[in-house]
Amino acid sequence: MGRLIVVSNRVNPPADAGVETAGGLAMALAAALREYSGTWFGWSGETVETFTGQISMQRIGGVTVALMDLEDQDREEYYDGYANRTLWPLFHSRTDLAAYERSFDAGYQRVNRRFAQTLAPLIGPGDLVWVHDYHLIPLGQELRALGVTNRIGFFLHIPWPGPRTLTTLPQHRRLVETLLAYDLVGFQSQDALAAFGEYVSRELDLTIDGDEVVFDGRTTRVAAFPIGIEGQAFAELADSPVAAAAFARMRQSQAGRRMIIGVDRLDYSKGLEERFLAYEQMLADHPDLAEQVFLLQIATPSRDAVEAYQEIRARLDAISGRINGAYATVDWVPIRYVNRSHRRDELAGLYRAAHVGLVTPLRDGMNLVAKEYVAAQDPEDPGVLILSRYAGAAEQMTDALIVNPFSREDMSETLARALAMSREERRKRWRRLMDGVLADDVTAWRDRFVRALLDDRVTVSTARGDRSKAS
Ligand code: GDG
Repeated sequence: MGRLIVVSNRVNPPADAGVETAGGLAMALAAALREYSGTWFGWSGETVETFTGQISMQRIGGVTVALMDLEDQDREEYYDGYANRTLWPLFHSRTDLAAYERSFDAGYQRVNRRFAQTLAPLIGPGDLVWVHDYHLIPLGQELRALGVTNRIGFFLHIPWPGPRTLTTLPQHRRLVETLLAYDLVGFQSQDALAAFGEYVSRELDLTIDGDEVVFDGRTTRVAAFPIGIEGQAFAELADSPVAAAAFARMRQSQAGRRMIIGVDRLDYSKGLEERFLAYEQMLADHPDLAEQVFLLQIATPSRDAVEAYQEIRARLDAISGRINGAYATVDWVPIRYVNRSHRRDELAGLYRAAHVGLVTPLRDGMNLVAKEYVAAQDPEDPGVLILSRYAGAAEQMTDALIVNPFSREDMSETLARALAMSREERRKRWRRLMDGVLADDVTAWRDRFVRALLDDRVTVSTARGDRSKAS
């Protein structure tokens, strides 16, 4: 019998499901750990002068967490550097923003080794280790180098780039080879899995046979595991008193106008600039809609230390200001652009008050906002989801209106279509979307991944005391 040890860069289990403001990854992992007894290991977010490898154990929101501090230089080179300025833009196909610096690469290797050295003593016989995301790709290999023979899985939350894009990274081959030290590698979508397959075939001359790839005498299983949300719980959150109050407040301030909502981390991959411009195009193409609709865009600032983020923020301020200046009337503002973050239950009420959910990233591993928007709708009078074809979620959510976020015309026409959609069609589409959100929820995701990682050989204990056995 083993435990589940989850490893990610930051560890932030939400203490309260309603109030927390954490991102999609944190929500999914906390849900996984509450079910399986285990530990969540990662960086505390703090830095110290000299790395000690000391672990601070805490219990937060029903989850045992083990935290270690890093050095300032680690933060600069590994986190702000290789993770946020090299891999994030590269994996979102933004080679124009990707910085390839030797010091970043060195910092990335060093911190992954630090993670491995600190974590290895915590791993007991039969424990399963589940590593998350692009910050920690080499961790599996570092653990193997320290003699860890446990089953280790890796899940990538972001897209996998096409082979030509990936080969712009000087260390592309080494990076991918380290991935093949895992027993299981999971991607968000078939699209990401196919891109990975193309890379290993072209660059490493390897073939994925069924779902297995053999490298250096080791077999790695690779598959798509589309992440979900806590669908039922989120639907209930939309019925909570705080959500109802947010809904009522919004409806009152709408004064009969229909609302389009966008909720994103303020990130260049989310297509916010293109979204504002497409919305402007719609106002130009459909003068009858002026004063009848407005866009509420919630964009919570993130990664402020990185220049590209300061730039996108300044551009969005300018574009929203320009559009509002050009179209606003004394009692109507076309874009309400909000940088403040909101409680989760408040957000659920806002989603419900919106006639259209506009989720148009240029590139996104999955996108949980699309699923949350659907889960929060009133079954009797649901809104319409507009979803980018470049979000991983588009593979599952085919009953959304699928758009090309690079085309202003397509987005403008689709917005007009969504605003005019009959209640009958909205209900039909929503029902099918909601069935998918409920069936492919975060529990299903976690169970599929853990079962694949167990490979039917081990059992892990769960918080309920029963055993999860692979089937
Ligand atoms: C990565 C991948 C993948 C946003 N503003 C507020 C707030 N949020 C929450 C949303 C949602 C989460 O943040 C964002 O999740 P996404 O999936 O949209 O995007 P990333 O943060 O980029 O996540 C992504 C995900 O990992 C999981 O694998 O889907 O593709 O990029 O849950 O609700 N939450 C609150 N207040 C806000 O103001 N409470």
